[in-house]
Amino acid sequence: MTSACVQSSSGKAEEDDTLIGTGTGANCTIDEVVKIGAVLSLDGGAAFAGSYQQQGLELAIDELNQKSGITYELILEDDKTDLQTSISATEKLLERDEVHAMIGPTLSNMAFSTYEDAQDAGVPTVGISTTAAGIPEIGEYIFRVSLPEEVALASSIPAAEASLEFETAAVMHDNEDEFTTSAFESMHQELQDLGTEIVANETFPTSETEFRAQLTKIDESGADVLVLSALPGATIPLVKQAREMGIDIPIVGGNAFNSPVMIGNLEDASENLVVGGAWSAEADTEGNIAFTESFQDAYDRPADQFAAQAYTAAYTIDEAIRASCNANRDSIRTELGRLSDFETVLGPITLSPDGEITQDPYIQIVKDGEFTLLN
Ligand code: PYR
Repeated sequence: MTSACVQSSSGKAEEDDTLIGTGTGANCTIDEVVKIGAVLSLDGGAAFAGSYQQQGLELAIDELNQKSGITYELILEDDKTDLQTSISATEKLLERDEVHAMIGPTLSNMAFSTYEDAQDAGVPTVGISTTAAGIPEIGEYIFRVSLPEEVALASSIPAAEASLEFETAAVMHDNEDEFTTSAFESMHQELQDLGTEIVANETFPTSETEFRAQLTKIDESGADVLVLSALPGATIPLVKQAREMGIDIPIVGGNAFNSPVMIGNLEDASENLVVGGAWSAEADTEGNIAFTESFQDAYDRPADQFAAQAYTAAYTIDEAIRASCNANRDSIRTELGRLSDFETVLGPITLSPDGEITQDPYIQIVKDGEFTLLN
């Protein structure tokens, strides 16, 4: 087999004829194996998400390899939810494996560093759960099929307000993590725009497990609703402690709440969680029904949003390659930026040439232990 990528002195790959196929779309055939690198958090704090992402991605790659014409090799690295490990894992995929496209990482915290390397190397990269503000702006090779948290919240907070008619809110956030801080700023802005009075404002560090001091203040504030920006590691003890203390007001969160794992862990405490997210198991499109069934069959557990977004990223890269039947990095980048109303398990998505996704969010509330669509 010939070398898939030829590095120029600038570090960027030069065009390789073996990556240009014949035919287009469903009839595209490329001789060379197309290498997709993925850095996911499979151990550590974000493994709850990374394990779903791995499964969603592997399911998609298996399905794509059963279609004729293009063979994909998935090269997966575990960043163990650690920034330095994420940086070296990304370097391995870029320099050792010379991948044609990248997917991941799990956390925005890592992406703010690793996307700089992917951008410098000229490797098209698709984020799957990197929801913080400023991600696509890192460069022209950086895309995401990950609904920005500010867009999810811009829908979920007004939808929650319309449905629950709250007038006062308590806000609480993890002020160490980039994603939860960026989300908190969006939440605060949305509440102000709605004219909601913020009667308590509490913070905590990422690794915190004891929230009773802050929750006591929130209880005393008499807020109608708690708006929370936290990673799942903190959300689970926080919500459990709130419910144990008798705080039974609705708790509104963003993307990170959108997981059956969350409901499973919280059990009865999950009642009245309101979630704005990129995917819903309830969306009854043909593709989503097939995906949820295949996922359940393959892994013996229900799919979640993380799995759905990883699955979508692989299909998105495949669509971009098939568009001009060319797996060279610049061609993938150009075609990713042209995807418009592409049907996915997230619903129709559009990627702009500058890397941002447009899609409709799903707003859900937990009732009787199940996510129910509010919109
Ligand atoms: C983020 O880090 O952006 C997530 O949504 C988990």
